[in-house]
Amino acid sequence: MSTPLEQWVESVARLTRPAKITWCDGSEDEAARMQEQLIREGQTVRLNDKTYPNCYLHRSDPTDVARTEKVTFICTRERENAGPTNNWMAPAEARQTLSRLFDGSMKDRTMYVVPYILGPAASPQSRIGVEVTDSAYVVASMKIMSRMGKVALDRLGSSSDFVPGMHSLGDLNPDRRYIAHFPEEKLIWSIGSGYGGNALLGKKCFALRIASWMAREQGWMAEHMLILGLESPGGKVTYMAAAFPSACGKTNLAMMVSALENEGYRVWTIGDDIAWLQVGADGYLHAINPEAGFFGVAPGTNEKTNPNVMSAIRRNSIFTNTAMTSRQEPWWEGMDSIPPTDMLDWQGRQWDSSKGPAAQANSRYTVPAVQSSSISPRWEDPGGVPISAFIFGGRRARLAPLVYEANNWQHGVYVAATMASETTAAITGAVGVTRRDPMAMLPFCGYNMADYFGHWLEMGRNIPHPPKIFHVNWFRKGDDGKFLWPGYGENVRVLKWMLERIEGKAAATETPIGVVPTPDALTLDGLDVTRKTMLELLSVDPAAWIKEHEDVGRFFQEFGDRLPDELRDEHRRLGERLQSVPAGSK
Ligand code: GTP
Ligand code: SPV
Ligand code: MN
Repeated sequence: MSTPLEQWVESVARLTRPAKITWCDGSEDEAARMQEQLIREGQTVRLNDKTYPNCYLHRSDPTDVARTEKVTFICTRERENAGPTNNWMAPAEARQTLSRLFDGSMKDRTMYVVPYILGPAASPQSRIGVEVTDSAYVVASMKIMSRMGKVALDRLGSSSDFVPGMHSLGDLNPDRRYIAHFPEEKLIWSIGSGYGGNALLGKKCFALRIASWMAREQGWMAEHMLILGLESPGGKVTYMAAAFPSACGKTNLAMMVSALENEGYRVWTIGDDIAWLQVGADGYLHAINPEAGFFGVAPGTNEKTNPNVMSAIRRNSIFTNTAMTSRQEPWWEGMDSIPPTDMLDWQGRQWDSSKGPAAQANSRYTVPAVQSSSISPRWEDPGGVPISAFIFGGRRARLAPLVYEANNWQHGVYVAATMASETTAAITGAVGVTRRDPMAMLPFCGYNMADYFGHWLEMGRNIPHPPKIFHVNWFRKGDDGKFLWPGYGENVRVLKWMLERIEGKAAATETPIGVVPTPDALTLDGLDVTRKTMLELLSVDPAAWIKEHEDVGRFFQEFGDRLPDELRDEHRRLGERLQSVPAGSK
């Protein structure tokens, strides 16, 4: 008798008709074979074996360099259950449309069966997925990003408790590209893209879109959050999780080298992109990182901004769409100030600065988590780490102060639900357009966002010791268009203030939007920021916030009656607080 997994794999093979089926075991040999295969296919090169041992550069199709939200679908039976912020397709229609594309799509190709565990192998919070794919790049990447192969098959046994994901490169034509999720059946179908979150189905597709649906059914949370531990003098570690939209600083915050290390403040990494959270027996919300690697944005990463990443990626790493120097080393904008001469750009052509950047703006590195010297000793703790703070944030050139604290859980849910950010190169489309991105989950929530807000409010009622909720903005700009805050390792100063708030110590001022530090409450020793700049960074302009408040009102209307009353109340109260600011200070 065949197992549920074998039956599903057979059904995929009948549809896609591969020349060969390979079950992946997750071994090093297998990963090496995948790279050899990719090198033969012509889009991958081996990097300098001395300076970057076991590292590869992969060049994806030039039309396939980022997630494509326009062709990402939530296929629920009822349109309403996908909600106004998701693209929806009826399940039957999605199956029909995509089946036509999958029909024979693996002809003459190898089909790889990739079983994986999301979360530490020993954790009860972990879940199993199986991705079937015809891309060796996906196999090599999943080997780094998840606990892949034998370990997952052993845990699964003959059980049917896995999330199946069918992936094929198809013909890579953007017009025939679909990333479809069937949350009611816990199923993923993706065709026509080989890139990151479109193709590594364990990442955004399962660990967020499908998992967010499962989490609501089962009383936990699947969030687009990094997880870090802030060590303070004396060695105590306080855990925090932060949600920022794509390419807004999660990996960098999670892996930072603290500017206050000499004073005893140090940051430990548990995860850099996704957190699964559950209430523990101690009444705290506990977080695990479902992933095992980092798929990080390359441009802007250098020895100063992120030395932990720079040393981690010197071995066993995959680079995607970066440039390559004549020494066969990866290169990207922001790595050093003067670009090397004689370089190949991300498409493998001789680089010429007049033709634009050498590395693609969303070029990435893929590196095993354990290779970071900042990795926390508790990063694979089966019980997760207890979270004391949630941090939300985005890119806002104006308006949002460097940091503020929500008054309580319900107000914090409002702050998170109304956050906004300027779009980045991590998604196909215009860059720099401000959009609402609730909890940084706009592209990743697998169901109606209004119900998701309801789930957050419900969780708040069930957590005896809920995390404090903060909002940050590292990206505020002055009139000269330059960032006001130095960011990166200096962000620890803001984390330190949060820690002191958690401990009931730090000074703060109440404003209509929440609680803001007094300028003296932040440790600024050794920092080259004037007091005037600090005041600007912490300022709250009521007139601008009144406009923001109106815009949120319009955003909330999209959800109709389904929007929880608590958020409507918070919205009304914010409006009242903004209107009651004394005229002189407006
Ligand atoms: P995804 O992997 O797409 O989810 O992105 P992410 O949220 O992990 O963002 P990441 O840390 O990779 O940073 C994205 C870009 O923002 C990079 O170019 C960074 O150099 C830049 N960045 C990160 N942190 C800061 C900061 O504190 N200040 C400034 N100015 N830029 C930052
Ligand atoms: C993001 O876009 O949020 C990423 C990259 O982390 S991807 O895996 O492509 O989603
Ligand atoms: Mn990241």
